[in-house]
Amino acid sequence: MAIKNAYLRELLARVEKRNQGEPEFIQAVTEVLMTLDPVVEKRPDLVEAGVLERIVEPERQIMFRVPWVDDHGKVQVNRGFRVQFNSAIGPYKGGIRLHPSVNLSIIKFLGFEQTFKNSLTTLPMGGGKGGSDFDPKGKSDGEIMRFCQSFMTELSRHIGADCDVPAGDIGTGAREIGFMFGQYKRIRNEFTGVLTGKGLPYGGSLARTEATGFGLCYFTEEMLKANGTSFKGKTVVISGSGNVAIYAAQKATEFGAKVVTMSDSDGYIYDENGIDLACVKQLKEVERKRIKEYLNFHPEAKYTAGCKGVWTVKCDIALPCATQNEIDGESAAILVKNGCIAVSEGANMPSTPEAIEIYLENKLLYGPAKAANAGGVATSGLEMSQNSQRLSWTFEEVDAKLQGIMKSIFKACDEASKTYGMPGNYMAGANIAGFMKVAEAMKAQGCV
Ligand code: NDP
Ligand code: 2IT
Repeated sequence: MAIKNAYLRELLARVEKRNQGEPEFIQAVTEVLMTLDPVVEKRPDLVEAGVLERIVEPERQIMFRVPWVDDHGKVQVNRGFRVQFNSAIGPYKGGIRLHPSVNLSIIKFLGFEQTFKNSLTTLPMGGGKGGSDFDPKGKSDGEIMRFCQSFMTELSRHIGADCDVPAGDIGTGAREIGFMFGQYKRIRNEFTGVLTGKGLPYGGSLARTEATGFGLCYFTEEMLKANGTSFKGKTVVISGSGNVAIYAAQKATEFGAKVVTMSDSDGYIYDENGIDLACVKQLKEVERKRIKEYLNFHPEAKYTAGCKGVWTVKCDIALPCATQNEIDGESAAILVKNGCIAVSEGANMPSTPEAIEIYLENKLLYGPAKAANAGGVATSGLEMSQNSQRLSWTFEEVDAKLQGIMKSIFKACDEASKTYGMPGNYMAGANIAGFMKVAEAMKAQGCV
């Protein structure tokens, strides 16, 4: 897809110039702008109000030093980020990524995506993202705690339950959220829902742990059903073996599919009998080990070094659940050649532009990240509601609301794709539906 509208082309050129050296951010903006041609034609008032110029520029970007002392008594210094991208429809909301690759470009792309994703959830949440180039791998619990406390010491000045509510992402799970919450409470002397993904004893929501992976499968099942099929009897390839991957594998299996792969940044396992999830949960959630160790319990499974090879495994449905740009054009072509009918994204921006082009050309069912993985942040929104009411809902109540939200997201994508003349292109549908609500709110609030 190419941008036809001259105004959008010129805007993208300005974004490229202003954000040089930030390829992931430019990629995310390009993917949205290239689907907005029909919107700009239908709604010149939004262009007139300068909504597009404003929506591609974060409201605020915070970068800070994170000093901490390691187990050897040595001072370590990381860089912390929080990008408060857009607050038109609610407080900034989005996760915190802890990974050595983190930089401003990655946090900005994630914050930009989050703005549209949160809009699609139907809940009142703006877009934000944070993180650090800290590498949690191989660190002791004490080191993780000292890092999280230092990170929160600075971040606490910038966030709040009605201002900006961070949560988990790569490298940030319940343990890290717990340390960050404790530090925020100590500094601010207040117990509020300032973070989501909290532990159950101190304000966390049931089903938040499962929500992104479950939500991905709820969305994907809707997409499959709308096109006359379902998960039942299908072979599924999943990348990653973290929070999103594990619960996507669980729900896909419950829906009658067979999940045959999981991966980490070292390599992937292939188990033709279907992955033994209890084993993966023990290895990854409890023992924090590498996926390769699966073979100690299932010697009949295969391990291959290098994670890209996972896309060469024959499947009907691919669920990328690791990281950005993990499926390139070459891998997408192999998926198509092997008869894959659907790619649905648990990770954020896991497909390169070349890969997306191949899905669309070959009429694959394509569930774009900002719609397909919105179940995590949607359930974070439900955690915020429970915290504000000072009560908690049952697992079944939260799960039922999550299912309803994922169905409504699919419907919104499907309808927008039809209304704007690109039926079946759920990427365009997600971008347009997510954009419209934020754009209307920005126009109504004037030039801010
Ligand atoms: P986790 O940290 O729990 O797991 C991440 C998984 O992906 C691990 O298996 C990890 O392997 C692998 N991975 C991470 N980075 C890379 C890399 N650069 N190359 C290869 N493999 C990699 O994170 P989550 O499961 O929470 O997040 C996974 C994806 O889902 C991310 O894109 C995240 O932004 C997205 N997401 C997460 C949500 C959530 O609620 N947690 C909500 C919506 C989207 P290793 O252990 O070797 O690093
Ligand atoms: O990318 C995402 O949507 C997340 N990491 C979850 C964010 C959240 O606030 O729950």
